[in-house]
Amino acid sequence: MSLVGLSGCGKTSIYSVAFAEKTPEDTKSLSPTILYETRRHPFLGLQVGIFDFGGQEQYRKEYMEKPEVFRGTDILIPIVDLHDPKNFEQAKEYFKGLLDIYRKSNEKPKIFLFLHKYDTEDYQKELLDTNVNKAKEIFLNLFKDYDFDYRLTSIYLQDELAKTFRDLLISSYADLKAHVEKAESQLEEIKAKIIISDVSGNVIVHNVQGVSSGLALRGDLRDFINACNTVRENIFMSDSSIFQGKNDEGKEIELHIFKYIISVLVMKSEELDRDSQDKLNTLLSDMKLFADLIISAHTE
Ligand SMILES: Nc1nc2c(ncn2[C@@H]2O[C@H](COP(=O)(O)OP(=O)(O)OP(=O)(O)O)[C@@H](O)[C@H]2O)c(=O)[nH]1
Ligand SMILES: [Mg+2]
Repeated sequence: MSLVGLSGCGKTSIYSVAFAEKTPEDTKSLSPTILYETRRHPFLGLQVGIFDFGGQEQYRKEYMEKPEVFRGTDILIPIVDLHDPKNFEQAKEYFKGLLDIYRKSNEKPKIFLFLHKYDTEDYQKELLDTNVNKAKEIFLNLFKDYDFDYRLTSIYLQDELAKTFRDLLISSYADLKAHVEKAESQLEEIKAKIIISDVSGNVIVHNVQGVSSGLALRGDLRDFINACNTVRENIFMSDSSIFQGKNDEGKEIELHIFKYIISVLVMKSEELDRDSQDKLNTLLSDMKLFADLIISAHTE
């Protein structure tokens, strides 16, 4: 996955907030990226490579001379700074240059444009809407020959940003999206706190506020999943298992691990009513299926 755009458009900030547990405030002290940085992020059992291409002019020039650096991109994320309309044309030229590179190497990455800084942090609301319209005119046509989509994004909408990446990463698996959407609606109807994540602690769906920072699940819960997953692997030696804990006040926590990939954490403060319990059971069997689908997609 390659993040590209002019210097200061927010690439490193987006990475930091969505994947590296940073707050939006933390990004204010970031320095421009030197050349490019590569990171790996486990997601649903795969290693996702994230390339953050520093956007200062000297580096952009260098990339154009050594276009191999872009080779093998599955998902290209061009980022446009909505607070900087005077540089829209320059960003467009950069993106055009990149499209040329992919054309020459016969590659067709999926393209997902971020019209970014869609917020009024240090910016006027009236200008923002004008800029969105202008950016749409300039950029939406550019990628028409590609598998293309776009979003309005902001690091100040951290949950939305994490969901954008979740959807983007899940979209590489046919059939998974429907399961995620189904889980999202099922969660609303169950009277328990539920977090569905992968075993590395990337939150897929949840109905509890404040348990994640970007894609990353809160550290203590992530440690719990991690410990249980080790027990599953080394002691149970099975690909799925259930863990339970409770105190004498009726608080209860239940962790289901499916196929060493998906974890469903259920937290209750009292016995569930019949209806919620039925729905939870449905959710659990759907997540078992979800995990099976991921495994078979990996095998393919
Ligand atoms: N208002 C607002 N500011 C943002 C957003 N995303 C990033 N920024 C700010 O934009 C500035 C530049 O962000 P960086 O992430 O360093 O930009 P970059 O694209 O990595 O720049 P280079 O590394 O030089 O290519 C920082 O001060 C961020 O706080 C956003 O969504 N909204
Ligand atoms: Mg950067």
